[in-house]
Amino acid sequence: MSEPKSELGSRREVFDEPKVELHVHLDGAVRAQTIIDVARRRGIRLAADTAEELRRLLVLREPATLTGFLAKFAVYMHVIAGDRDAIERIAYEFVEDKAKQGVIYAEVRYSPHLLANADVEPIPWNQEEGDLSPDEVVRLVNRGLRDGERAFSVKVRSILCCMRHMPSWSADVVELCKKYRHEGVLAIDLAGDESLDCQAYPGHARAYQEAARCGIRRTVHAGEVGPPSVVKEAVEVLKAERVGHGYRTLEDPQLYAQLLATNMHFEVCPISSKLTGACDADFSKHPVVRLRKDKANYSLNTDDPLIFDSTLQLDYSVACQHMGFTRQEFRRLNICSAASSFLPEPEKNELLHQLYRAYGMIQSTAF
Ligand code: FR5
Ligand code: ZN
Repeated sequence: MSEPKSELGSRREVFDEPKVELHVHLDGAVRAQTIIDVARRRGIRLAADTAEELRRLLVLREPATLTGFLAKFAVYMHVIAGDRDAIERIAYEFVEDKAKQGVIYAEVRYSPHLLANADVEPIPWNQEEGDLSPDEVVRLVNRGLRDGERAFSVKVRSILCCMRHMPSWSADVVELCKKYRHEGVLAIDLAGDESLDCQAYPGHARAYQEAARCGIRRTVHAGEVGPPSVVKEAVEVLKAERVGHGYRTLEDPQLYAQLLATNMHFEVCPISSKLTGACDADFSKHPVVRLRKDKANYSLNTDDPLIFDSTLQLDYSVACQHMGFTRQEFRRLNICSAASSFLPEPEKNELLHQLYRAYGMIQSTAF
């Protein structure tokens, strides 16, 4: 029996124009069917036989705890981690899924260490040590994304994540960013539990300093569930150029004023922020309503569409139907997103012009 379509999902698209997405996790954007296929090929037993059954196990429907969230990852990460074909395939399919959602440019992020099973201490997801290193994970993802770009005409670049609880990985992460900067890797991110601050873990600050020195672009998950001090640290210590989520910045008016004045980009993920409990379940009270009012620089993103059973259109529907977003605001925020992308200047300008043309804001195609 197929799952009932969500009420919003069955409606017509609220914004059927080209979109830019800047905050989505590759490991949270896997197709359920792919997990089923790979488990079958590898002879790994899952508690589900079909994609529909698996989705019932994987999807978060109510605001959850971090433990509940991580339990979802534990259902399938051991299936794809360490498997070369699976990793290349999820990257390729990610591009196809984004094409279907009207995305013309995406920046996708992941932790190379969490998808590897060699040269990683400790081995994630409790599996046996294998021979797939974080370095090879990055090459496989790059290849899947590149082939997907050619097949589906979407531009996709990547961001490599450090994990707050694993400061010893961060030096590797920045080196991988440097090594693969000409193969689509644009930036470094810091993800995970915000209660672990960077003062206690100098590995992150050193990696971000090296990133800044080498021109590797920087974003940091901060102020999602953590207090404004985490955002402050991201900006002042890690020299973040964008903030992942950043909702709790609003609790510190002085910090918020400073970030508005410096045109800081906030990567907002509406559906995610409800299901993580980061924001009130009543979307009309969402911090992005304030960001809109203040003409702040922000994007709308899915974060983990597999776990949140969402698509980018669904996040736009929520913004339209529960927060009163208009076509004009959707266009404005997508232009802000393109302008805040980590693309090199000429490619960024090309992307901006693609949006201007699609939105009827310039007539000429003689760019
Ligand atoms: C992170 N990943 C994928 N999605 C996320 C994400 O945070 N949305 C991957 C990297 O691409 C890493 C997955 N992961 C592994 C260990 C680990 C972790 C530890 C913490 C976190 C992710 N994330 C957080 O702590 C973010 C804060 C539901 C979701 C929640 C939640 C509560 C309920 N996310 C957070 N909290 C507190
Ligand atoms: Zn995220």
